[in-house]
Amino acid sequence: MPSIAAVPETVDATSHAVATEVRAGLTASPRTLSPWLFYDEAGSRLFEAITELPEYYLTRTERDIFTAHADEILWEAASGGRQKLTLIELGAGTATKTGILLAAAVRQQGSVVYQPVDVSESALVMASENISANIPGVSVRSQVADYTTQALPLDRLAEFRTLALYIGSSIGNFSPSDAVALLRNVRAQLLPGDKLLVGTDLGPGKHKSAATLLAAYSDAAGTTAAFNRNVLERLNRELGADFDLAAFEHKAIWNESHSRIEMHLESRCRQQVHVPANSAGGALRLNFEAGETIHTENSYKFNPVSVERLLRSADFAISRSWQDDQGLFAVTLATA
Ligand code: AVJ
Repeated sequence: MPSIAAVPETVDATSHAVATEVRAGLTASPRTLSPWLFYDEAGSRLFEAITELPEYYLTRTERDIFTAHADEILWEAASGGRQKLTLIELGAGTATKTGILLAAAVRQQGSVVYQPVDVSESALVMASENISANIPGVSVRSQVADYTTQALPLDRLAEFRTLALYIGSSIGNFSPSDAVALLRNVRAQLLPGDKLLVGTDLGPGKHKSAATLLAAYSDAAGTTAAFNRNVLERLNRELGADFDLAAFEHKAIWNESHSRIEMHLESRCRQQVHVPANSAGGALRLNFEAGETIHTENSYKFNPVSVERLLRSADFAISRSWQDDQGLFAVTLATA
C-alpha cells in the first residue's frame, strides 16, 4: 500500500523511524508530526486517561452502543446467526471495549477465536490478560503487526467467517484517500461474505455542536494538552532535542471544510530548537516564528452518508449501522 504513512513495526524498534519521521515533518512547511508518534509509553497512558475524561465522549459512547446492541451486531455479522465467526481487531490496543462484543460472540456460538493486532506488544499483553481473565470461551491469538502496511495475520479456520473490527474512531486519523487505501487493503484480505465493523465519530448535527467536538480535544483538566505536548517530550527524550515545552501551546481547531478536528502545537514566541545528528541525518536547527504551528493530528468526523461512501469506495456493502440517542458516534457493519 503506497500512500499511508508507515507505522514502525514494533513500538520499541523505532528510533530510526522516529528520527526519519521527525526530520521530514519538522523541516516541512507547514510543519507536521505524525500521530503515531504520540504513543510511546507515557503517551499511551495519557490516551487511556483521555478516554475517561468527561469531555471525551467517544470511548464511552461507543461502549454504550456495544452494550445496547452487541447481540444484534453479532447476529447480523453472522448473517442472522447462520455463520460462525472469528474476530480480528485492527489496532486493538488494550481491547477494553472489545470484551462486550466477544461476550456476545460466546453467547451466540459457544466460543470464539479473537485475534488482536497492534504495533504495541505491551498493549497486546494487557488485552490478552484482560480478555482471558474475564471472558471464558475466548481464545486469544495476539499478533504484533502494523495493519497499515503489513498483511493481516489472519488465521482462517474452515467453516468460520471473519469479522474484522476497526473501532474507536481509529479510521479518523487517516485522510480520506489514505482511509480508502487502508480499507481496500483490509477488503483484499477478506473473503466475500466476511464482515467489517467500523466505529466512527460523527460531525456536528442535530444534538451535537462543534463546541462538543472541540471540548473533547481541549479538556478542562489539560490531559489532551499534555498528550499533545508529550510528543515534544518524546523527541527530547529519544532524540536529545531541546524543545521548551512551556513555549508551545496546545491548539484544537474544528476545520469545517475538511470535517476534521486538528491538533497543533503553537510556538508562543520566536525561538530556535535543536535536534542533534542521528541515524537519519545531520543536526537540525529549527527556527520557529511566534504563532507558527506543528500540525500533530487530524481526527476526521463523519456522517452516515460519508461513512457509506468511504466503505463503498473500498468495495464493502453496508449491512447496518447503529448510533447512540444523541447522534454522537456511529458503528457500521459492512460486508466484503
Ligand atoms: C485514537 C485517533 C481515535 O482522534 O479522538 C484523542 C486520538 N487525540 N484525543 C481521536 C486522540 C486527541 C483519538 N483516536
